[in-house]
Amino acid sequence: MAETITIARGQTEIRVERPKLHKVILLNDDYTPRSFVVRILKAEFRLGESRASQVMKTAHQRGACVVAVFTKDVAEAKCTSAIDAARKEGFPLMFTTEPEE
Ligand code: TYC
Repeated sequence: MAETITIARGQTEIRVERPKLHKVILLNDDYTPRSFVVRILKAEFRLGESRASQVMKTAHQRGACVVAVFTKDVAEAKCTSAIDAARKEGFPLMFTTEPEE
């Protein structure tokens, strides 16, 4: 994904790196209610009801699920915001980020 775009301007070649995307990953735990996980996915990541439900179930069954990909800053900000929202309600829900290959 670290593809380089070349823009030719007369004799000058400008090389622009595409920003690397980062995955936001939802982690399972034994305490957060399923309905709360779905609510967070909808509110913080703008997922629709059925996609939020699908992501929650996959994390519940497999231990983790990719929620979406963003630029590094956006992925980290959304992750922090989602974790904060869960802590405010007293749930241990966790999200992590990792660079896409
Ligand atoms: N495992 C939780 C339960 O049984 C629900 C849950 C699903 C929690 C996905 C976190 O990422 C998660 N209440």
